[in-house]
Amino acid sequence: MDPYDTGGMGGTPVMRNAMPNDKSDRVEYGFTAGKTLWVPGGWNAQKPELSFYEGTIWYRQYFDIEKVQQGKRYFIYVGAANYIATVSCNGKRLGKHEGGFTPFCYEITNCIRDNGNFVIIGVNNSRGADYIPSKVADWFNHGGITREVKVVEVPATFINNYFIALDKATLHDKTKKIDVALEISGAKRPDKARIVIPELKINQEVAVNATGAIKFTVSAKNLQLWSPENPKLYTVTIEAGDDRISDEIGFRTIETKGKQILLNGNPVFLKGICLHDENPLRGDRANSVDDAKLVLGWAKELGCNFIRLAHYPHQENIVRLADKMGILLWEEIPLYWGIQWGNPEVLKKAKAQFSELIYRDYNRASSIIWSIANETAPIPDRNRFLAELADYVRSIDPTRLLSAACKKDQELDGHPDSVYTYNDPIMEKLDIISLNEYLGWYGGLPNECRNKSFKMGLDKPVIVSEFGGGALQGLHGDSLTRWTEEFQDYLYKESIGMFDKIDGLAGMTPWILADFMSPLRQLPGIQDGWNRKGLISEKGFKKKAFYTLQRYYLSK
Ligand code: GCB
Repeated sequence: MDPYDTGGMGGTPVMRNAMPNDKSDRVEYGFTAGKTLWVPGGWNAQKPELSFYEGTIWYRQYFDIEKVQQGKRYFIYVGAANYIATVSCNGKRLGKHEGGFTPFCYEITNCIRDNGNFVIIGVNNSRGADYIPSKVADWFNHGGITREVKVVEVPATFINNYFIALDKATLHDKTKKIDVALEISGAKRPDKARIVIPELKINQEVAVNATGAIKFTVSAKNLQLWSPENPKLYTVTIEAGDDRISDEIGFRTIETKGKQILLNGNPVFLKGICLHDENPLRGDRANSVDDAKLVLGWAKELGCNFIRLAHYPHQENIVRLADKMGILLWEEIPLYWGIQWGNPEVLKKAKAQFSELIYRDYNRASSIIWSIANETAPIPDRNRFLAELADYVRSIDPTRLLSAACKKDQELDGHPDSVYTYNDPIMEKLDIISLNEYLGWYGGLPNECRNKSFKMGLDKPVIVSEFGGGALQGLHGDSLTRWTEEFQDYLYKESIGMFDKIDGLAGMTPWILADFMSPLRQLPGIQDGWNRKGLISEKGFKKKAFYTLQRYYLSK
C-alpha cells in the first residue's frame, strides 16, 4: 500500500523491485513478504482492511517467456485497472494509463529476458475532479487490476486491428457484402493479407499497401444474419505475413427509420434492463465468463433481448457472451455527474476511453448503441464537448447508433407540467433519444404517472433508459410504504403504463437488474451501502417487480 502515492518508500522507486544486498542495506519496502491480491479482482472485496481504500497499491508479478524469440514483439496487456495505472517491466517504466474500464498495452520487447521477468504496476483509484467519472458517482469505486493481465507475443509485423461488418446497402441482396478494414503494424509489411470464412466459402487474398491500412469487401452468399432469435456467429480468420487471428463474428445491420429501430431491416422493440459490472453475490467487479453468465441468465429469464451496460465499459466477457446468447447491448463511458466540460484535457480523456472501448468491441454484433452521456445538463461547454465527441465516435465507427440519456426541459426550471418536453440540443446529433425518468420515486408518488405524457419534438426513436425505485427484498407492506417490494411493484406498474404510451417508444431499460454497491446509499437497515433499485437482491432473490416487468415483456 502506498496511500500517499509516493512511488518509492525511503527514496527507492518501487518499480526497481529493490531488495537489500546485505544485512546492512536499507530498503523500506518489499513485495516478497507482502500480501497477495488476486488478479483480476477489485482489491476492496479481497481484504477487510482494503474495504474502503482509495489510493495506490503496487502489484508485482514474475513471469517467464522461456525463450524470447528474435524478431517477435511482446506486450503487456491489461484488461482494466481502476483508475490510473503506472506500468513497468524489469525496472523500466513503460507509461501511465488513465481510465478505469478499458484495456491498454505497453510494448516490452526491448526489456525482457527468457526467465525471471517482473512487471510492477501501481494502481491508484483516488477520485479526481478532472477524471471520467468525476468525484461522485452512484456506484462503488472498486480499485485495482480488475480485469485480466496478459503477456502477448506477436510476429514482428502483426495485425493490429480489424473491423469486419455487413455492408448495410446489401442487406436485401442475395449476395451480401462484408466490409473489412485491416491495420497491419511493423516495419516489414507483407505484400498480401487473407481473410477466410470457411462456412461462407470465403477465402480471399488482398494486396497490402504501403500504409498497412487496407479496406476491401468480400461477397457472401447464403449468409445467415445475426439476431436475438438466431445469434449466428461465423469463424473468421485473418492472415498477414506470419500473423494469424481468428474471431467469432456475427453479421447484422442496425439503423433507425423515423421513430423505429431496425435490426436487419425489421422493427425491433428493445426489452431491456440496466446493469452494473458487478457480481453482487461476491460484492466485486465482475471479471469472468461465470459472472457474465449469472447476470445474462437473469436478464434472459426476465424476457430481455437488450441490456444497457451502465455506466462505463463492462468486462469483455459479457459482450462476447451476449454475442453468443443473442442479447443486444448499449455501451457507454462514464460521462456522468460533475464532468469538467470546459476542460480540453477532459475531452481528450473521453476520446481516449471511447476509442479503447470501440476498438475492443466493434466486431461484436450484440453491441448496437454507443451512448455518449448520462443525465448531463445542456450548458454551452457541455453541448460543444458532446457534439465533438459524437462526431469523433462516428468517425471511428459509423455503423452503430448514437444515444445519450437526456434530461427533460422541466428538470431545468422545475415547473410541474403534465406534458414533459425535451429540447436538449445534443438530441440533434443522436439517432435515438433516451430519457431517465424517476417520477414516483424522486418526486411524487407512482399514481402521478397517470397524469403525465411526453412530447419529444424530433422524429426519432425513444428509449426509456432508466426508471425505478428502491425495495429491500423480503420487506413487505402496502403499496404506499417506501422500500417495500409492494411499493416498487406499484411504481413499475404505473411507470410502464405511462411510458408505454410514448409516441415512438422503441425500448426501455429500467434501473436496474440487481442491487449494487454504492457509498451514496447508507440508510441503515435498508440500504447499508447498497442501491436497492434492483429487481434482484444482492443475494440473488427476485423481488415482486421482477415478475411485473417479465409479464410486460412477455406481452410485447
Ligand atoms: C440515475 C443515475 C444512476 C443512479 C440512479 C439512482 O439517474 O443515472 O446512476 O444510480 O439514478 O438510483 O438514483
